Amino acid sequence: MSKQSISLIGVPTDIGAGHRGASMGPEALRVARLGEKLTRRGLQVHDRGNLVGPLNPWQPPTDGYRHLAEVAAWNQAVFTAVQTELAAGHLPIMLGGDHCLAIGSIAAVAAHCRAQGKSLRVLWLDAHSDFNTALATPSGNIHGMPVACLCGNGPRELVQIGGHVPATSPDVFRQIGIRSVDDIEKQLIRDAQVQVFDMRHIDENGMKRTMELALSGMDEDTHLHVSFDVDFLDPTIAPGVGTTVRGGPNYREAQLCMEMIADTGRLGSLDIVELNPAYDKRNQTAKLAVDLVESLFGKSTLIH
Ligand code: 6HN
Ligand code: MN
Ligand code: MN
Ligand code: MN
Repeated sequence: MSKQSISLIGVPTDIGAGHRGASMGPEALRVARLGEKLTRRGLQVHDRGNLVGPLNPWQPPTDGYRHLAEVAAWNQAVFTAVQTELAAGHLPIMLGGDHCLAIGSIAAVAAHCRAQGKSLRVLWLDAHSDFNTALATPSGNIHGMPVACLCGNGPRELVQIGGHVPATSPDVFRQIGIRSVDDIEKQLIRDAQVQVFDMRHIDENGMKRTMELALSGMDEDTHLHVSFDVDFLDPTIAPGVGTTVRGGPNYREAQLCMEMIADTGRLGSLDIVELNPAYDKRNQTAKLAVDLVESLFGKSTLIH
């Protein structure tokens, strides 16, 4: 079998966030040697450089959305780049950038699955559900809305990225590590019946059982997309994010989570998002993210 080809796609934007600095994420991941570490795992790695898009105008929200036109422009670029890589048989890794970029990446993955007759599973590793709408959002920040937009609940400019409305449906998502959901957002999550494995679930059942459930029901025709929001991790180990929420998975839980995903052999695309070097110390959060991504690609603590 030929080597698996990985394409790194830098998405240097903080356009959807409430703090500046996630735009420096792609370079921090490169400095933490993401490409070299994956090459050493036997993968063929192409760094495609960074996508370009509008600068952050740092304006307040209008009609419930902050920077809507700019978010749409960035996501159009993400959609096209991911579509190109998947069509070439490559596994795209988004180096974010804030979590709004998942609208473009997952819309492209969903379109690819439709074209190939594959089923889609999205693991959403995050402290947040990112299921807000203009009416539900406390902030107007679009990085709190990508899952809703992908399910057709959002502004036309974002819901239509990729041309197929809705891009996908709530049943493909499994959310893990959730511990901060806004009041109205909670009701929306319940109404849409999104499967959420919140921190209470992980505390009561352990990461092993949680991942067994989140990964169940996949087969050889399943494309697995992982959307890894670095604020998933406990802030004591991962301070370099804008929206820390205490009580997240520790290193060992996060590592097991990644190892169990690797064991499925189904990983087809990945977002690494919300890494914010402006809040980090000596690039430690970027290094941790890279270490966990190595586990996601098969680095194992197993001896046998
Ligand atoms: N993220 N629920 C909050 C909001 O403003 O909508 C926080 C969203 C955080 C989003 O971390 O990707
Ligand atoms: Mn190739
Ligand atoms: Mn988050
Ligand atoms: Mn998120």
